[in-house]
Amino acid sequence: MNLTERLLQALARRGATEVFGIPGDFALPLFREIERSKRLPLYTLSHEPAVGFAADAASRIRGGLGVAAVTYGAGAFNLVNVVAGAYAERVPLVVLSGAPAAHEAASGYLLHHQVKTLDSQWRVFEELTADRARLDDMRQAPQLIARVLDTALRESLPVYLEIPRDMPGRPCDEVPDTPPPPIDTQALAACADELLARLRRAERPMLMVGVEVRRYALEDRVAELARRLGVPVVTSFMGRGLLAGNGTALRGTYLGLAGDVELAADVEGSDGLLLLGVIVSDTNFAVSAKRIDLRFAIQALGGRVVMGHHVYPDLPLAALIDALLERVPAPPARTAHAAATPAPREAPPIDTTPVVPADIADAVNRLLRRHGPMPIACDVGDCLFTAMDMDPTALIAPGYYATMGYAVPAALGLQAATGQRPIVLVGDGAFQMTGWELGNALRHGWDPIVLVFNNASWEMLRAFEPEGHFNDRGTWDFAAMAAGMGGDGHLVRTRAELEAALARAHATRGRFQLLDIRLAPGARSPTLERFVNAVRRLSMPG
Ligand code: TPW
Ligand code: MG
Repeated sequence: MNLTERLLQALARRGATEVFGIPGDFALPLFREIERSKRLPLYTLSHEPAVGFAADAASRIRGGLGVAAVTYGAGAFNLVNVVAGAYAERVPLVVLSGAPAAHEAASGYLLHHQVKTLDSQWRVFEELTADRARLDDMRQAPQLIARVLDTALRESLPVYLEIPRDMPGRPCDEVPDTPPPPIDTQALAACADELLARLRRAERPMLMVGVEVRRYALEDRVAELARRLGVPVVTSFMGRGLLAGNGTALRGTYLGLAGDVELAADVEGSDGLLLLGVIVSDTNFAVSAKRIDLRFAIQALGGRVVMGHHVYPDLPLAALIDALLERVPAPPARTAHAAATPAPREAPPIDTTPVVPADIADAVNRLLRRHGPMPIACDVGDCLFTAMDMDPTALIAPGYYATMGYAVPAALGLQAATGQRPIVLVGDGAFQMTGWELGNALRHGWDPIVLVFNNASWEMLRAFEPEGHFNDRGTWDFAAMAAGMGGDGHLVRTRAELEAALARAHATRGRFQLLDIRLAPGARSPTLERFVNAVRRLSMPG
């Protein structure tokens, strides 16, 4: 077998189920071998950011590695923002980049796509990835591939592989499995005991789950732990959608002042807050009336457990959960704490009233309750706040790094990886960045339902900067564009039109369905309104 086949074999063993890519001359041999070997399906998209977002989404939704293949320079540099986001949000995304061969580098000419030096690209990705290798020596390649891919999985972070263009067809040995580093069982035991002692001492213990729980495929085990501990469970903002559908009684999602007031008071007042895999960031935590005092919290993130002044390094989250489960017996069936899942909001009548964002949440909830759960890919903007009023269901969104343009390509990656039909929530501004990628859906057999929150505005920014004319986008007719891209467009202005269009979209398979939902100027979700007020209040001097 050659290098490409060995690489694909190693990727597949680590959960990758497809490759997303855009070729270039430095990557043509790699693409030729990927296609010829038929080991993983290869999906081409139109612009590298979409390739990266699709691969990121595939990893987020199914676990395992996501794979983005690009050419040197112009291709790889187009991935910089995506890989930065994957690092920030802890996604094991693998970048495969073509590169000049050694003899080309020695030619004395500047090579096309070269920046300062031929290593500029390597140095940029050094800042964005957990590990890297250049595969130019077939004796070393198997070990290097194993090390880099296993680091990605173990640390749940992006990595970078550079493949000179004369290498993809070279014979290569099998990629070994690297044994996981040994765990210090004494440290693990001490950590689990101390953690449980703190929880038992607490009068108001609480469990918050974050994205790492999904990255390490721990949802069922964490749900079981929550049941045994009998403590109330919430998700972080980014963790929204976690534990949905595995029977856990969730109190809701912690949004500080932007969300449920009682829930926020309980989280902030907890004297034993266990944060499992929660990225502690400003978007997750800053808009709190009373900042969570992390000295009283127990944080497990990035392979480290911190409680008070005690730090336990090098303890993988999975090992910690197992150690806790070993120590906490299953409660007798009926005594388990059953927190009431909040009752759904009462929806207003489906009439000819102009649509506001909350109506979109209501309509999606009716659809999900009628037909069962669908995964959601969501962008940054008021759509993400609106998603907080939708029933918990699998949700992927760049909730912390907050890059726009994620949702449409992510939905394509999601459907490629799982076969499930996604719902896309996206603002007009974000759609203008990557919405074109829908033109690839028909060819690959994907048919997402896309809800464009079309307010002719960068409304989230306007909320903070009401006077700025620069936040005007003008009204684009997205509904009319859909047909030319191989989908169906539906223009929506009223609640009744929304209901009908969503039902029709759901009933139509095989082509993407785009609902161009025209929102009135200034119509915002209740959560965004609270978020803006909270930020204003907190940033007020004094
Ligand atoms: C890649 C900054 C955050 S929110 C926003 C901008 C420009 C406006 C979003 O407009 P949209 O949604 O999509 O119409 P809505 O509901 O607010 O009207 N560039 C990137 N990412 C971010 N986050 C920005 C700029 C930003
Ligand atoms: Mg907008």
